[in-house]
Amino acid sequence: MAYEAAKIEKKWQQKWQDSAYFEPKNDFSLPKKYVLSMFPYPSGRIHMGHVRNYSIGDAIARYYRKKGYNVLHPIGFDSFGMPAENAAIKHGIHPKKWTYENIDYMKKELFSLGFSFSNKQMLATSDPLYTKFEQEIFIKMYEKGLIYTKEAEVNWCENDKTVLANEQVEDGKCWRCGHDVVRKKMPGYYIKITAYADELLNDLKKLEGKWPNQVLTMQENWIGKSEGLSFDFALQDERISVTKVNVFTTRAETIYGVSYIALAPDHEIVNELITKNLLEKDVVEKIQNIQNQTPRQRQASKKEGYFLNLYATHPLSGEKISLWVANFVLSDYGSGAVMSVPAHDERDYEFAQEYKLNIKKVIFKDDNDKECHTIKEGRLINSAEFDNLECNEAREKIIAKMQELGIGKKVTNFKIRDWGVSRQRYWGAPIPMIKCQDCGIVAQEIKNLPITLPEDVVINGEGNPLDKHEDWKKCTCPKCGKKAQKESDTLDTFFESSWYFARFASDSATWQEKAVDEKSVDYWMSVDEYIGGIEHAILHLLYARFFQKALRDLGYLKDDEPFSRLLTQGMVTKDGFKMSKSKGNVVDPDYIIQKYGADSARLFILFAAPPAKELEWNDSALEGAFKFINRLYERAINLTPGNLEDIVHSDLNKDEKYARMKVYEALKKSFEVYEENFAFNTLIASCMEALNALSQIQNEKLLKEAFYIILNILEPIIPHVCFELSEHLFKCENFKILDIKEEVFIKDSFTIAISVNGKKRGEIEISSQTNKDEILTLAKQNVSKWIVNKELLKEIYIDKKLVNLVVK
Ligand code: ANZ
Ligand code: ZN
Repeated sequence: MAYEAAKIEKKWQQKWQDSAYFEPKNDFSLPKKYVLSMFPYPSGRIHMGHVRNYSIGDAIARYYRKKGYNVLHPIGFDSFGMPAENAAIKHGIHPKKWTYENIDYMKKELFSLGFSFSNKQMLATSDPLYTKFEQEIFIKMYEKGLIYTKEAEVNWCENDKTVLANEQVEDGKCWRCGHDVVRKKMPGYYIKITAYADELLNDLKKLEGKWPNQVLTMQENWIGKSEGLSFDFALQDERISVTKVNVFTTRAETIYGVSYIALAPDHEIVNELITKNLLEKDVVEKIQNIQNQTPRQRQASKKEGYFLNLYATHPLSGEKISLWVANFVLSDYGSGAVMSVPAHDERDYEFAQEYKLNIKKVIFKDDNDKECHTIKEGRLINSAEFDNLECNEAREKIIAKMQELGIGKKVTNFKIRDWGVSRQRYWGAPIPMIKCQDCGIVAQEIKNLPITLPEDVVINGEGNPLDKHEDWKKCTCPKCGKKAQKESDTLDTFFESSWYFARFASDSATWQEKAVDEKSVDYWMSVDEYIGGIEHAILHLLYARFFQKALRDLGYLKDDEPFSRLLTQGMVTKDGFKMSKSKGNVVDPDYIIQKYGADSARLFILFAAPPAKELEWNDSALEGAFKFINRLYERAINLTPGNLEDIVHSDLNKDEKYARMKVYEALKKSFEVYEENFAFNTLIASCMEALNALSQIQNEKLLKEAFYIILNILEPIIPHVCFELSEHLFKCENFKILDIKEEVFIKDSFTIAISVNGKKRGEIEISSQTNKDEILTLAKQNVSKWIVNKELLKEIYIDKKLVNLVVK
């Protein structure tokens, strides 16, 4: 019988569905595992990155299911977003139709890979039922003060008439139409993620050892907590109304090294100078140019700045300090102004070099510190009464003095910013708010949710179709009952992916009634294994962590963190490049499945590299995976079916013992791989070794045990063929994991090295029954020519390894 992948795979996929094998059980007394791979955007077809992501998650889920755990392994679709709208503009398909057709197609693809996803818990975030509770959460957050409106600067494309995320601005142009992007003040809804900044930072400690260090560091930097000194420089100039410049510094010890003050391009002083026509026309133009750049562009450009013809007074030394506007100063960090110390800060140094500004050294390390602007330790010089103090001590003393004098205070700053969620887009969840002429901004009533999207819209890429839909916008104000207007902005799609894991964890039988079901969420959360791409290291994972905490404080759920463990999978590459449409190096999973079967695709993916590492596509390795499955199949299918029988290990011959040991080595490895390190590649290699060791074995009893174990180990990776073979051999559809038999690892004989006066002179093979005295006698016989006629001073025996004889 030859291995027929297509036939076997279809058969088992149907069987699993019919027996509801993948569905979580409602028995909350069982031990649980919640295994979640990040859900896909329904772009049309699944790609190799998805196959990798889901093969990893599926292997873990299937392992625990087999081990007797109650396993939740859901999937859904992150189905709101721009691509659906772009398809509408390009091909005239309604975003809804486009999205749901893609979902249907991708569901079939996922099904054909044999992934053990729950059907019952499946959802798409564009489903009105999901929107309903998302809007409820929005309103609850709004009422709690966790969401507010403000005017703020955004990236704006005048052609598309929409806000663009920073990632959608390429070289200052709109990623879609190529039109210049401008910075514009716009009203919008903001989520107060900063209210949880401290907790988000502190709780990273709970994730140490469970999340990749790289991700923890990225989150820590993104939150960016800094402690430092905030103080003022006095400014006296009749031409302007501002009388002081506040700065924030983390390096108070460098205060005597200040050479100039650098202001952000939209600092209030700069704005006043511009408004009052106190700057040259070309300087104003250049400043406005900088103002129109995104923060990212500013940081990528060369240091640029202009003298403002103003001076401030140094609070300690009384020196006159010049004021500059500079492109590297962020407007929304600290106070948007920096005391620049070019001697000890790289950026300040570059700027000072460019504009020939004074560089005054105030920290001395040793005579070799030519690269003085990078020094962070040493003793103070040129710093009045603080001379000779160590940096750290000086910083504390200077801060203390500034506080005493009442001209400065210790402050904590965070880099993290509140999250703007308003999008001028059609295909998203409507923000459930209304604008009333009398009452201002009012939340929709919960009983009116969901606020759904109108289907009759014109989508042509010009502005927000919802804003132009006058009928849809009409509503009555819940407060005063007068005519009002619906908010026409929709939510950033990151909003949907920030709580889907809690929705998944709620029994779908409760989905109609509530956002999350406390009882099931209590049991299933947190996610035990979360698997996804490193590209989500910051935003998605941070938003999800914020939501978890906010939902906890709103009484929806209990845990502090959503994902107990995180595995970030590496990229799939081909010919050295990331697989992508634009590179034209995509391998289509459908084609692979048709040619080799899902099991081969899964085996190749998990064998080619450890999950966290990059995976280079390789046709011959795929072929190799296919051949391995064939070998496994041919060997197993030709054994006589029947039950496992006990094996007396000592009755086996040498080759049989060795082969059995290899099988049990693989079994032992399987526990650490599935539960701890996910190094599936090493586990598969172990199984291959075991299969090789079995190749000459004829002992049917042993072979049956060996195949029982190997099929068992490989089932989470290549489930179809393993189920098929175990059904054939053992009439069982569900495996039981066998225990390790330690006797298998006990060796029968050992090789002992014998040395005389520390030099190796011989070796003997002894059986494990031989005692120490016998071993010493055998050893002396073996090296007799080296010890004959000599006085034996000492005999040293190291258990099962070595005999050393000391002679004179
Ligand atoms: C003087 C100084 C001397 C500084 C020195 C650094 C080194 P973190 O650690 O990221 O918080 N800074 C303050 N506000 C800024 C803004 N709006 N835009 C750009 N830079 C700003 O960085 C704090 C340091 O970044 C502050 O300490 C300040 O420069 C600068 F040898 O003050 B420092
Ligand atoms: Zn009203």
